[in-house]
Amino acid sequence: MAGTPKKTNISRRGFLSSAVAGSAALVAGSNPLQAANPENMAPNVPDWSRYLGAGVAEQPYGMPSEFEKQVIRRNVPWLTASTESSVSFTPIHELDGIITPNGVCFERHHAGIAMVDPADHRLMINGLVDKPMMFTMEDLKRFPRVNKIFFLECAANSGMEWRGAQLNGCQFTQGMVHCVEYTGVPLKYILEEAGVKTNAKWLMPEGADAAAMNRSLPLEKALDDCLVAFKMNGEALRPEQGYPLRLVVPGWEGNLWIKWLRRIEVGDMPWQAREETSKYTDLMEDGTSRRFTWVMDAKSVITSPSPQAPITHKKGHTVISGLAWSGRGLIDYVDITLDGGKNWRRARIDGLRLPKALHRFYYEFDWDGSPLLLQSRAVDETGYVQPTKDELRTVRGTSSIYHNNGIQTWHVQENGQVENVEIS
Ligand SMILES: Nc1nc2c(c(=O)[nH]1)N[C@H]1C(S)=C(S)[C@@H](COP(=O)(O)O)O[C@H]1N2
Ligand SMILES: [Mo]
Repeated sequence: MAGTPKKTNISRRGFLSSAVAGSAALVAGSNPLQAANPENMAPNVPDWSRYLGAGVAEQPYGMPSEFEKQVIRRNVPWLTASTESSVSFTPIHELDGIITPNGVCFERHHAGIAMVDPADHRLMINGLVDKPMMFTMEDLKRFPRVNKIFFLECAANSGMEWRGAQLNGCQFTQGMVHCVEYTGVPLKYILEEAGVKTNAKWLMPEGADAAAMNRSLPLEKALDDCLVAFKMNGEALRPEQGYPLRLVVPGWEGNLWIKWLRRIEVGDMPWQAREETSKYTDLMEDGTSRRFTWVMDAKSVITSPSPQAPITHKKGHTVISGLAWSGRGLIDYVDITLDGGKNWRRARIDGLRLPKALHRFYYEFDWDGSPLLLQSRAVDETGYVQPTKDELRTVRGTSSIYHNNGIQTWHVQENGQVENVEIS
């Protein structure tokens, strides 16, 4: 694949891209090269140096600078019928490093955000256990706790792109992912306390939202690295992320990470097996489906430049930045191409490198101002290589929604504007 010269056709599904024009308009304001106000430039004294600023505690809970208003979650209204069963997207094109700030973590709810009073919240463990148990939040905080950084990706991330390039911005095409530091109790400790019976094989964690969302989780995974978490990035979970308690299922698809966690039933078979069809199965080209596709395969995306983060200079020093992650552990390396896959160069992974967490990569180059076809390709520590979208379609067809980890292409134009395209 690498180094094979090929004719490049660029394609883009125009008909739906106009449907997001509304959100794109919102985004357009996000990268203005604002004309500088001469009054604020040397040798003048700028506005902000002439007066005393706000005192301490004027904002008891701090907020970002007013000049960062564009760094927000966004949704695509036509995607879902209601906002309670919907999704918002992380503004990954505006972030750096690997940690997602709490206020901009994407949200996915099936019945809106439950507002849970922690004093009244309980975690119940029942089913195939020696002693069914009921824990208060205070009880849970008496177990030894750990701190771990993990990404969470919805299985439907990039799901709109199966049939072709559609949404114009990585916030929309790859933004159903976030990565925070969780503080919580290894689920193993809690299960040990209740005493799991020897015939137990599956757990059914359940949420306290109106959807009472539940999932089947193999006991083996629960005992391996799952957490029952109450903090994210040092502070209490946000209501939209499951306050006061959520399940953390490292490297596995987001729908298993039950929020507002209120109960874990221990059983000997998967609960979804009792239903005729399961949600979160992947429909294949031949009509068969893949079930229990829990692990999130290696994926990467260039977050800047990207459609919402165009290049604002004419040429010269240019920084490409992006994210890579794998549900199987570490990212080994990321390659990037400027010419649609003819030549690949090694990107530089910078900052923390942790298994099942986002990795931040950079590639610095001198842009000559000519159009680019940017792609990134991640390889994880198991040797798994992120596939092209066409490679994925050959195996999985186009009827899927879930698990689209194909290589993203950005077409950078001479004016620095960037478009979501596909090449073949
Ligand atoms: N109780 C409950 N837990 C839930 C959901 C839900 O609707 N209810 N949505 C799931 C899905 S599909 C995903 S992708 C993740 C999203 O987590 P986030 O909102 O923190 O991004 O939560 C999961 N846990
Ligand atoms: Mo999800």
